[in-house]
Amino acid sequence: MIFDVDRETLPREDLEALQLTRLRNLCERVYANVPHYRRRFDEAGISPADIRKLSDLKYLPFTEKQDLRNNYPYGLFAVPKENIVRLHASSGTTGKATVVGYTKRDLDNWAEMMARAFAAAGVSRRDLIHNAYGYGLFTGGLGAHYGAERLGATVIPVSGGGTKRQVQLLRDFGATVICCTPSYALYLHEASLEAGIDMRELPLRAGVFGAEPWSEEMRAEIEQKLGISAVNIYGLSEIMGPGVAIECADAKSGMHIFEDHFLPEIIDPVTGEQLPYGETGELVITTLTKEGIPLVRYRTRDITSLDRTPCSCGRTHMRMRRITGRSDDMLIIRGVNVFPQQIEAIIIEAEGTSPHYQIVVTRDGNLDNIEVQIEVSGDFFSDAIKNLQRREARIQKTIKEFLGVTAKVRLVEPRTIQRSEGKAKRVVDLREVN
Ligand code: ADP
Ligand code: K
Ligand code: ZN
Repeated sequence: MIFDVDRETLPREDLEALQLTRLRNLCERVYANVPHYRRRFDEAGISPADIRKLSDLKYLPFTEKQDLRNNYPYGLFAVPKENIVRLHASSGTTGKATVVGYTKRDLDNWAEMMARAFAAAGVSRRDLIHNAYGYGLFTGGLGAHYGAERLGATVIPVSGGGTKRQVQLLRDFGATVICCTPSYALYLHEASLEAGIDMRELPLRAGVFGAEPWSEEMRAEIEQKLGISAVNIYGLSEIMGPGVAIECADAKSGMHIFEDHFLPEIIDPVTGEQLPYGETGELVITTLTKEGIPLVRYRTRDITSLDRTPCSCGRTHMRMRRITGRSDDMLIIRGVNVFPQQIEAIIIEAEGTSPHYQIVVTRDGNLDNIEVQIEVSGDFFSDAIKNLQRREARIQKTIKEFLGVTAKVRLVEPRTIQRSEGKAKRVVDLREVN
């Protein structure tokens, strides 16, 4: 089912005309209301009136995550504070997080796009949706929630955690659709086996999975083990949250980007040059309708390619392929974004540790695990074991509190972590994804 047939099947010509009108309006709004953009446009010698065709997009300045951090918390907001009705923030509150604000219309559009996304995944108002994305500052939970309600489905706001109970709820309530990270879906499957429940015998029939990279092999595994149809959903809080793009259940081949609201491009992450459709590079998105925090050419750091070929489902919006990596060092641990620098900041604050550390990421079954190995500083090494253990526990707790991930912290002897002659190798990622 196509939720908004008019918009989702707009002929390319009409879609581009709409995009151009919205792009010009966006440029005027950010130039008039956001000092950061006025400065950037002036530096680039470009004024909103210079944007006459869609291909002029390439003259506009990029926006980077660092720009959001530099303007923390509200510096990039484009409307008076009283028009903002909700805030969300990216995971990670040490250093500077990124904060995003939504007007009433932004929330309305978001619900609309998540409703479109559910419909594309084959979900209808007759479905019961078990929403295991985290509720809170993270955009996943509430984003999916309001989309499900907009569609008219029944939403069960389970949020994350409490896996045993989730399995029981899945059985007792008889949800037909589940949303969560793909790794959590497999974790739920393991837990269900332990509870003597075969998920394939439950009414569950579809899953909407995202927030972290996954592969075709993992899709096959989930579909087989849970007895469902699984689709990929993409989003990021800076641009909106979940529902920026989704696979249609018809083709399951690339995620349609809701192009009437988001203008995508692919660039070479090193030179910043635009690449032709089909080539792999960094995804850049311009928000065409967002009011609270509109972004011009936001560099997502996600590596993918764009596919403009027609899709069997009838939607005209172009598709992005699976994300194959990131052009920065951000780790995604069970859906939560973590930058090594955030862990470093905690280590530096902690007593008795040296700044020599390494983060080891592994995949145990289907779950990501991180271990942070930190060298004890020389004068603390003679400490009693129980003191060391206490220090480990304290750092572990701080990481959980500030970054929202459970990491195993291990203090190691001085001078045991390999020194590097160039850039220190802080992250050892032993997971195999894609
Ligand atoms: P989200 O709620 O989508 O996780 P965040 O802002 O916390 O939002 O994280 C956004 C990042 O998560 C993206 O830039 C991307 O790296 C990753 N991500 C989101 N969805 C997917 C997906 N379907 N496949 C791969 N990575 C994804
Ligand atoms: K994420
Ligand atoms: Zn399609």
